[in-house]
Amino acid sequence: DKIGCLFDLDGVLVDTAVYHYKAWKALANRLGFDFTEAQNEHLKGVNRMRSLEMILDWGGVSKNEEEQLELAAGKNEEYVEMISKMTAEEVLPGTLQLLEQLKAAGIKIALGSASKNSGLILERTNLAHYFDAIVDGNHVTASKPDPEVFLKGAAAIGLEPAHCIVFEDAQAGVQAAINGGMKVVGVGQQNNLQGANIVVKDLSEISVTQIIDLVND
Ligand code: B16
Ligand code: MG
Repeated sequence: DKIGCLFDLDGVLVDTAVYHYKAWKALANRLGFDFTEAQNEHLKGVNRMRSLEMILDWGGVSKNEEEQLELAAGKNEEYVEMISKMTAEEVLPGTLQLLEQLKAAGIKIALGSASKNSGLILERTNLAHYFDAIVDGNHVTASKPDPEVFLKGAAAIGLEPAHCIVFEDAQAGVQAAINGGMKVVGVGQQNNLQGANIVVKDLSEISVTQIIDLVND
């Protein structure tokens, strides 16, 4: 049977988390507070407006809806300025090799990202051409751990969720994949990836054979 791979973007294919962190931190600092890298871990995979809510909560700051939209737009402007300068060198280890091998094996590839900026990032890093489908924050309403983004990704490549495997670096994303009935490869540290079928440090640690075995298991 045909199988498909659904890739998260930030933290799996490229490391944009550092840019998100910088831009959110600057916003918090402007509002008179700060937050830690450990807290930042909880923002991974979480959409923009929900991230802002969490940050304001940490700072004990309350803002109305209009102000929140303005703050989020300001953060995004700063973030977009940073990612506009990204290059192909920022693609994480093992990514190109795995994408090439998947293509050669006839395995479908889709993006399942919470980001509304995925198009720009994939273009800047020369990854766009590998994807049979792109589902991102522009196409979904529910934030991970809701499985919407991955269910739409599976549908976009014409496969059942059970025939798809998700690659995720965030706990919310691992949970989204499980909620959608998919297998999950966790990328990063075991303790941030509870429930993943396997955990790798980066994509250089996984082969196409392992992926096929995992889906058929
Ligand atoms: P944007 P992913 C997520 O990307 C990031 O991990 C998360 O930190 C960010 O808030 C979210 O995208 C939305 O990004 O503001 O660009 O729409 O990990 O789902 O690829
Ligand atoms: Mg991620």
